[in-house]
Amino acid sequence: MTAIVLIGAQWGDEGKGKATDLLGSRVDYVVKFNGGNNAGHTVVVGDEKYALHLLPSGILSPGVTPIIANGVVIDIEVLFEELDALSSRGVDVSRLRVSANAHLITQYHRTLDKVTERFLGKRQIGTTGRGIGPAYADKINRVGIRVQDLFDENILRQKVEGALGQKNHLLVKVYNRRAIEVDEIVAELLTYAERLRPMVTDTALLLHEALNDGKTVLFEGGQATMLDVDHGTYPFVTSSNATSGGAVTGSGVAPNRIDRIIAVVKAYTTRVGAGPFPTELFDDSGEFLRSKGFEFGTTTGRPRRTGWYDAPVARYTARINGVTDFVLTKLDVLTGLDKIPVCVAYDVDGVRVEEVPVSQSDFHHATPIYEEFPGWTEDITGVREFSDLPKNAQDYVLALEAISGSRMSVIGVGPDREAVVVRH
Ligand code: 2SA
Ligand code: GDP
Ligand code: MG
Repeated sequence: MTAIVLIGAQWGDEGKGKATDLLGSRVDYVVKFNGGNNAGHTVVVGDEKYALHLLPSGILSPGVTPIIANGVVIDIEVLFEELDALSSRGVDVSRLRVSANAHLITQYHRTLDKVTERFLGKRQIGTTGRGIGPAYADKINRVGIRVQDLFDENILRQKVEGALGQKNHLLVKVYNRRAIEVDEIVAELLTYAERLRPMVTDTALLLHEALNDGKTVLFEGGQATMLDVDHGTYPFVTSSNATSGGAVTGSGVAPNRIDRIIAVVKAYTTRVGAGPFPTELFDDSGEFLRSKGFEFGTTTGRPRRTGWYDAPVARYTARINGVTDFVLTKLDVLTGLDKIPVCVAYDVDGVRVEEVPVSQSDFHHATPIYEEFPGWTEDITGVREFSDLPKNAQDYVLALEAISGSRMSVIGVGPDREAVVVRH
């Protein structure tokens, strides 16, 4: 029995999709436990590039059973579009299983996400506009629609009525929008029911039995630690638990069954959307990282904010998630830099602070204290052994490892599936 959790260490887009795909050949189940189609994972297989949003990246590995667990919010139209797009490219999607307890994203969640952001003006969060926050708000508010509700029209209608009551008031009176009709939503949702039905099951039970049978299960986190609704830079976060604890509540697999917790961390830092980011760069170096690392949103195409590696953030991630190993990605992007600064602590109003401050205002004011490491110029994308990396690249990795709180066991040296160095 092996249960592995894989999560993002920073603000997302660390390369989790590729890391999952790498492990894919050795796992039997890949579970998405949080978020929805706000996620964007790019996986490059040979000449083919796949952008996945709602489906777990493990769907690309033959023989793997992908699971959408209870902690996910599902936009069914997007789910079917993604399944059809993969099928048309020859990917077998027939094994997908969906939790009966997962919540649905409907038209009114998408509308509310967009109008709320517009209403916030300068204070906006920079959401992906996919309806994620409003769908989770309904879940917590106990007016959400779950997958299982699709199979009982009466219950579905009652629940949609319950959900729309207050929302229509808000849409019409506050946001000056038209009211949304119950019939319209119910009719739309019912059109999906029969196609979805064969995929729907008690995924918590299925995973419990799989682990009892000695199968390997990989839990693939969406977004990342610093975007976690409890442990991230609230309110500039997503609305789910993207940390390792989310794998437990979001799947119904108990915490004592988890064996390994892998955090994917970029050799520098990026963020999409608003919120604090101490090492953010506004100069040519920032542009260098964005263009060389191709840092544009997989879901929205938005340019990502870029900055240097932040060791206090990595240590925070190691602590909050119980990280057993880091996968360090995109080391190749740093090739060609003369010096590589790494944030080792912060200056907060004249005081040296070693860890991520609990106060949001302090984190907003935190100025990075950098240590500089010498760069390298050799192309490392073909390197497969740690000892074949340029000495300065080896030293950079070892320095990050020493200050980040856990071992760096895999290093990404290029976008391709096989562009990795595995440390023994
Ligand atoms: P939301 O839509 O409610 O989850 O947005 C809330 C915040 O969470 C951020 N967020 C993300 N950050 C990085 N990557 C994400 N996925 C896509 C990708 C993003 C894209 O892989 O590139 O394409 O723009 C993701 N999803 C949510 C978001 O920026 C808000 O700050
Ligand atoms: P995710 O959301 O964490 O799955 O990451 P994304 O797919 O949104 O963004 C990561 C991007 O980096 C993708 O385009 C990957 O193909 C790419 N990538 C992953 N690992 C590496 C690496 O080691 N080097 C380079 N150059 N690109 C990588
Ligand atoms: Mg992404």
